[in-house]
Amino acid sequence: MNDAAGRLMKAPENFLDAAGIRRVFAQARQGRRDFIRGAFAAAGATAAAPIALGADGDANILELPAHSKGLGQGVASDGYGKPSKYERNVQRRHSPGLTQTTQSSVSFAPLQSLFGIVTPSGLHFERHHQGWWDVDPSKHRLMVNGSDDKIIKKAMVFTMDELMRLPSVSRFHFIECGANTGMEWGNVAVPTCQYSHGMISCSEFTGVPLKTLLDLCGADWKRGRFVLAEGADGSSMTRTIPRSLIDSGEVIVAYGQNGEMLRPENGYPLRLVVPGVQGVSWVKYLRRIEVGDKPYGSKDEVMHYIDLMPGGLHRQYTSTQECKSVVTTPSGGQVLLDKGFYNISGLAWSGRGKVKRVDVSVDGGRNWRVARLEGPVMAKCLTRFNIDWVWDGKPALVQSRASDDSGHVQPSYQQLRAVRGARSIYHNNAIQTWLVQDSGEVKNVQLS
Ligand SMILES: Nc1nc2c(c(=O)[nH]1)N[C@H]1C(S)=C(S)[C@@H](COP(=O)(O)O)O[C@H]1N2
Ligand SMILES: [Mo]
Repeated sequence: MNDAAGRLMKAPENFLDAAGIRRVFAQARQGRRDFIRGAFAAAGATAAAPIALGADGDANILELPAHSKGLGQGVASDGYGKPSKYERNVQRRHSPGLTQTTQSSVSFAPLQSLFGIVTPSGLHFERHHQGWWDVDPSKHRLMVNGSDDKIIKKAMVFTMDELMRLPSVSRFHFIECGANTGMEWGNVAVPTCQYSHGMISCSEFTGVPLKTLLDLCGADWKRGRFVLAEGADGSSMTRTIPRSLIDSGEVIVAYGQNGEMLRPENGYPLRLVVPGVQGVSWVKYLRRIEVGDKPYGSKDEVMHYIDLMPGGLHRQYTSTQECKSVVTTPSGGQVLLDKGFYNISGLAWSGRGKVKRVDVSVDGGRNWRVARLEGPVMAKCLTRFNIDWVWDGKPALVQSRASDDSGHVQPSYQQLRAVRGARSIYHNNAIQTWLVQDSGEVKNVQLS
């Protein structure tokens, strides 16, 4: 709760214990029980009533189904497991009409259906500028060269086999397209969190630190302050990466994603992982690294991925994904079936480090409670938060506000627009609001 000055106060009602949860459920079910009791009385059932009531009279628990009596299926024959057929609705989705062709489009991850922090590889969002390829790893090469003969000692060309013999690291990081939530700058534009926030995913990535490769080639650390990364697809994706990011060993030349090789859509067999930085710098189908002494000013950094500011100026090279969060349940398009107990759940992240705290409001930001962060909380990685909520059946405005360990706090739309205007595309990290209507239907809204 906030005190009058808006400071957070200790909220003892923050967590319900088991008894509290039972009490809330019992209250919510009371109406249904009364109905069932009435039905049994009408049927003249007396002795059986207490047992049937204990199970709510549910045939699904009272009768043995076929799968409890018969023989199940043999071991999988197709060798690679798939989700249950009952989960068919959990899919990444694109937005027809958003771009002219599917090759230069986006498919959004179904955040509302995911648990924890890892995005299953088959549901990882996709963003292609010129279509994806299934590149033959035996023919794929990575070249490391310098912008002149002196800036590195020895240009090298690596095969995949050679790269995979080098010392590797595995790390959990999120990747977020700079344009995530970009359609919402001026007004509400999309119905669900899949479309408003689904250009983010989180995986365990495995590969070789880029620093290791640059050291192998004898890069001149004094002059070579920038690196150009280039992809092997038709979009000629090229981005400048400052050496300051590479020095820490964070930037990885990755081949692994969630325990297996990268998926073709995500850059198989090799992509750059640039933790905390917008997705466009995570060059897929990585084929070349050039060490240089100044930023490259490539088309993907001077024409695209610039931030239009109020007054007509624009910002360039704003690549850090700032502190942000979103409630994924309840979220737009979902329906709460009854009042009573709910677990509000969501995701928080920051390109600057670790999520330190997430506050949740159910009254449009008047009062805030501190959510539970699920561990481990890792730097430049998604963090799952949860908080108890008892919905009283009245309209509610559900919000989350993240802060990170660098001191940044997620802004409201008012605060963000005051600085950035409303005509930008990139780096919208404003607080999201979901309106739970009295019907239980959840809608995307913006508070003015
Ligand atoms: N070679 C190449 N790399 C690329 C792109 C691309 O089209 N081609 N798209 C970039 C953009 S804009 C984003 S947001 C991320 C998306 O990565 P994903 O498709 O694995 O989600 O890849 C980046 N790297
Ligand atoms: Mo992107």
